[in-house]
Amino acid sequence: MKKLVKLLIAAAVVSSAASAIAADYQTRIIRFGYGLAEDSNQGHAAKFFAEDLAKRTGGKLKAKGFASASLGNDNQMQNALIGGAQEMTVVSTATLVGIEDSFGIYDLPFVFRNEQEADAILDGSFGKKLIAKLDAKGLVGLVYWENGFRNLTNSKRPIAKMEDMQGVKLRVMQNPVYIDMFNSFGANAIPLAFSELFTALESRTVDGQENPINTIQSSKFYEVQKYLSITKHVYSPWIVLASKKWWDGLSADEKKAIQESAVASRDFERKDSRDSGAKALDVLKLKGMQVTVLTPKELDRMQDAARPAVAKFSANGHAELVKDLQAELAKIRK
Ligand code: TK8
Repeated sequence: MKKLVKLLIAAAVVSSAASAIAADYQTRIIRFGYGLAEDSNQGHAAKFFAEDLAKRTGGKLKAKGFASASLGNDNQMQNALIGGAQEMTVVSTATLVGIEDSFGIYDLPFVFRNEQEADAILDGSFGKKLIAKLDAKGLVGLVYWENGFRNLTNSKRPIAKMEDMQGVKLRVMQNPVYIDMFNSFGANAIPLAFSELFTALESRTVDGQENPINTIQSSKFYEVQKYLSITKHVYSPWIVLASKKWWDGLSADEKKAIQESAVASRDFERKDSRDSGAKALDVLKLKGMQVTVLTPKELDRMQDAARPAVAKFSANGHAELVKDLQAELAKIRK
């Protein structure tokens, strides 16, 4: 009996090894561009993706990371993918709105209460339906990574309430929901590519910006920003994209391997982001940032002030989508 089991196991090992060899992989270089530094949660996860994919494909599919927007900023990379000039990227869903405006749904303020709600919506049918819309635009959406809850920094003054934002020149992502939202808070919202942000802060072209604390740390914004306000106004996803032009030329085995590595990279990235996020605030304080935590009451006031921005998004053909999201959230919260 024991012998038979051993034989069966041996046969199974041989056949799975044979199917790995038989898998249809070609040697390919995948240019994977991203906006943050190599030593950031984006960089760590891009490296993980490349290693995981190499393992799965016996080194045939080689993803090569390009950090710090060296292949272009988020908008430029999206367009390069559509044109077929670049294979893969990870970008903020917020900059996708120029291509598919439904993605603005993720930019509405105070939607998710915690990361678990975000995971459930993004990985569930709601998030998948949005991803499916990209196909017709020349993009293949693979998975969502966590960028995270966004917080405010600036070089002018501590911001403890909305009124403190008056006259603050605040860089926002190139996205109408953000522009409307921050103008409604009283700030002077200035859309700008992330790749130009550090210099703009340093030269005081803008006074402030908003991003998750991981990014504030990995992008060294503490060198040019004194004040940090914990607002968590939006939970911001990143999305891993492939060029559809390129994707359509891949074998089924190659697509499968990339999809599996993308899912593995998502799980790695979310854990890495959450682990480092738990430490980042202390690091930022050590670097000299002055931290203000907004009270729930002030956050409620901000949410109220942003209602017209939400209503405008709804009225621009997205009423159904907003309702869908609310219904999905209600299900999760039950
Ligand atoms: C990096 C950006 C960044 C985003 C932003 O390329 O633009 O503020 O939060 O992470 O995608």
